[in-house]
Amino acid sequence: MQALAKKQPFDVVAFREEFPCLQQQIKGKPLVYLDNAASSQTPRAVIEALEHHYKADRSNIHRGVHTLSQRATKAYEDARLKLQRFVNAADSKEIIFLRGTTEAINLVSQAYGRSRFQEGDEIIISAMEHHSNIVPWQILCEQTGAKLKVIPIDERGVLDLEAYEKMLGPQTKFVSVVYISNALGTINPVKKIIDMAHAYDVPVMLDGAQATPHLKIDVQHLDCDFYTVSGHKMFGPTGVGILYGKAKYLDMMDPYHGGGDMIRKVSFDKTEYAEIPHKFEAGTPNIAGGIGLGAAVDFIEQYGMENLFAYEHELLQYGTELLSQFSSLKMIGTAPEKASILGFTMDIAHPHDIGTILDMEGIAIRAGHHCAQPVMDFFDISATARASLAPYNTKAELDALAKGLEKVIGIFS
Ligand code: C6P
Repeated sequence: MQALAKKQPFDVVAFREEFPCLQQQIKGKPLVYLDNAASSQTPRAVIEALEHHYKADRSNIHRGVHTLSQRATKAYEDARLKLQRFVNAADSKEIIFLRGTTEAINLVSQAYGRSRFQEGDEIIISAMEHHSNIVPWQILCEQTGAKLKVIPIDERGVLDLEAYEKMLGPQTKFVSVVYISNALGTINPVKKIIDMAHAYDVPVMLDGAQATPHLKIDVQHLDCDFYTVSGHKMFGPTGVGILYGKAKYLDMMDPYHGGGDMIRKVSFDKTEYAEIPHKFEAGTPNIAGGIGLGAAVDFIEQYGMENLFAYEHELLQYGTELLSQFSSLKMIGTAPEKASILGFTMDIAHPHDIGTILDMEGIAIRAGHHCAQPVMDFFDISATARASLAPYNTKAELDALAKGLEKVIGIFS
């Protein structure tokens, strides 16, 4: 693996071989996996880390004096350090393990907002949010009387920052925006968005679900106050991710869940909470998942996020050119700053039919609203077909996608 990392240019064949699930046939054809925005595949190194935990170190953490528990605790806390380094957090206590982006946003909206927001306060999100960065804020608004303000987008899927500037004011209490849109692929100018909010002393949360597997993240440089990671989108296991939060905010926030491991002392009169990050990690966590996510970080770092992104960007350009040759196809999401998402509609076939016909060719894409119904409403459509890329994809696979679309046209015209 070390030898692979030194190879220049990026060796996609060798990289791809690290992913066992990709080495199979679907319906008699080689699998072309283009549903990476939903969940990426898992490399051998991560599978082995999970297997090692279950075979050799399986036990609970933070509780045992015995050897297995100590080994598992060390592996889990080492993984926290890896995640800290990966997003460049100032301190490992700013890394909270949880299920992923959805849980992270629910945690922040409740643990930060519930006791702080009131009628007249405003929370800013954008028109390209995933449901998990809409619904938790709507629940909070119902609970507190605060109002949701939405930054509009244009036909390309670019945020209107002038409108955003006008929304900011003393009534603004929080901003939560997506870094890379899962439906459009837009890479938002988040540094600018954060700086503009900070001019009003407003904290900013970034939904990093789609960004972490594709961009180098530096939370200190971005100066975001909260950042979310979903492990299953960055070659890690399912059911695990992180919330990064600046210590100054995490320290002042209420706990989200009560239970074991998040307390210092419990009596029937009064309970004292543990320090961060444990204050937010009640109960037995996804131990193997956390360790596996740490292995995913090691795996990515061996290749270098910049190398992976550069290759992926080349693929995106190739795929965009290929798809633009279909006159019956309309790209949804054409922002100048884009990552790894090819969303489209075809006037001759519904996205679900496109997805089903492509599956007959062994090609996995996603069809639907991608949990971003307001984006679909904006474009006046109910769904898109979405091919989403990872660095193990190839130009030959995009050619296969184009051939599959020709079949779709053949069937429907
Ligand atoms: N998007 C997709 O196919 P979880 O499920 O908690 O790991 O991530 C939720 C989430 C939040 N924000 C964005 C921008 C996302 O893309 C997702 C997950 C998947 O696009 C599943 S709907």
